[in-house]
Amino acid sequence: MTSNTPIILILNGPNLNMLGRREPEIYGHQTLSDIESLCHNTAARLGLSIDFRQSNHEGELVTWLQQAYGTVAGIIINAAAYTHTSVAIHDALKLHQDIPVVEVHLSDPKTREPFRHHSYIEPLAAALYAGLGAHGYVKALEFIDKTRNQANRDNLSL
Ligand code: CA2
Repeated sequence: MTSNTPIILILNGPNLNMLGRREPEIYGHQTLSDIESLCHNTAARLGLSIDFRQSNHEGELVTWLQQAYGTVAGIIINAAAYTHTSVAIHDALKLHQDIPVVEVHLSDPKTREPFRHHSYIEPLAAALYAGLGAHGYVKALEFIDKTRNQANRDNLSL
């Protein structure tokens, strides 16, 4: 990796630090640390680097989104329960309209309880991967890579 390797911020919301310990029938057996390793390996294959974080606090997620302004090439976000409640995270994501933002969920919230059907992230996301387990993070990194390559080609042909 060189010092100008594009950084992808991967944010994980509340309770995702408990993955692998409960409800494996919904979220799978992998821990968040397993998912981080999977993301590292995928990013290395694509020539990207990742900044992988988890917080149980809405304000901390908002602060991290603010701090990432102008410094990252893409954002992958599994805001967990804040997906369905957080106008603050929606507003912070608006800072990043010039880079690809991808929403990821391990399960498919739209097939679960009605309170999980609405997402405050979705209107700002260029892509959404849900119900694919940890593989959704791989798809999200591949989507960002494809989008960046396409943008580079478009710039070259101008
Ligand atoms: O499917 C997803 O990735 C979710 O974002 C997970 C959230 C849920 O609120 C969203 O509706 C969908 C919940 C994450 C909680 O994960 C736990 C895992 C094991 C034990 C306890 C919680």
